[in-house]
Amino acid sequence: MDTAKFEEVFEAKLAKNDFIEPKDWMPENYRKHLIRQVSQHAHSEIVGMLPEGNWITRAPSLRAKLVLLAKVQDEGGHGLYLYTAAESLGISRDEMLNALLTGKAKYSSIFNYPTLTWADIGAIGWLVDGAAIMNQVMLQRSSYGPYSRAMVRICKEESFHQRQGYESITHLAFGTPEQKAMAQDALNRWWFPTLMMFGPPDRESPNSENALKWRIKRETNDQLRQRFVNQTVKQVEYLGLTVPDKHLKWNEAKQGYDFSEPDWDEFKNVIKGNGICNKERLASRNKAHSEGAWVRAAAEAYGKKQPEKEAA
Ligand code: BYC
Repeated sequence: MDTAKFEEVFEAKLAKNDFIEPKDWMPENYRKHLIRQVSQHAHSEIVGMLPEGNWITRAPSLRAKLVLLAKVQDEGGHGLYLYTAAESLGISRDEMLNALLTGKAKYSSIFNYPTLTWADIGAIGWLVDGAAIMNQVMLQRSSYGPYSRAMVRICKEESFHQRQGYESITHLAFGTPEQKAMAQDALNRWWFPTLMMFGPPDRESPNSENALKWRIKRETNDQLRQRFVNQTVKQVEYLGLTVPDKHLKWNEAKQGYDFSEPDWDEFKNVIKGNGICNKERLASRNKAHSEGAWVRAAAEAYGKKQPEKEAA
């Protein structure tokens, strides 16, 4: 078949909502777009383990410690599914990790903010995982089969993460005045960075057009951000807390809230590598990677021995 015919088959699959699978023909730009998004997503999962992992030893009860430990392990698993999905597009894990460790690759801006108190761990589960689910539910129906299937499992686990965060923040919000103040302080610091997770406004999102055309994304950054605000404001009200946005107002006509935009200059600065924690996060990842070298070497040596064992 010539390229035009391959393109026709590809377009027909998209039109029928069929998945594109690793061995199918796909336009080179589609492949590159997915490698970019899926690898960034994988990096976000494993960098996301750092701010939370930092609190495992300081969790206020054995139960809280167990739950947080399980959540952080899940994030490592999400990274694994996503790196594997990206590998099926023809990039090696070494290339992806090298891009992360040298600072060439992006990962979610949210993980460049510090976790100052235990309430921040509740806020991450509640807001950050809540925003992640809002985005990832649509990615379960992404056109690339391995990405879509990875997202189905990830979403199930993210729902548990969101519940653990909401439970933790509820405990604080209905606790002593000092605990409630901690919950409010965490909300104040995480609200706008969470809104940035959905990406730049549609008017400044260069990748959205292709992502929508190829059904990699099904909704735009602004649509998802709006839905997140609509859903979360009700939770904030239930908790007796206040959204740190004096322009937040219900808009009857659009059946949604009007709200202030995040500071997009701050966002650009963070994704350029100049956020509060960018350097610390990369240093931690590099340290973990070099300290894990012996594990990779052992696994590789074991893998090489397998054929001999089978022959014997
Ligand atoms: N942070 O054209 P746009 C988690 C970049 S992990 C950093 O709108 P797109 C969790 C963007 O990459 C959640 N960079 O892009 C883990 C692009 O730059 P390049 C992570 C961002 O791809 C552990 C440029 O800005 N979720 O939940 O159409 C513990 C222009 O943007 C960000 C995912 O990764 C950002 N926030 O839309 C707890 C979901 N936003 O690549 C929780 C999968 C934008 O052209 N990814 N940029 O150099 C996506 O859905 C999309 O990639 C995005 C951006 C919505 C993030």
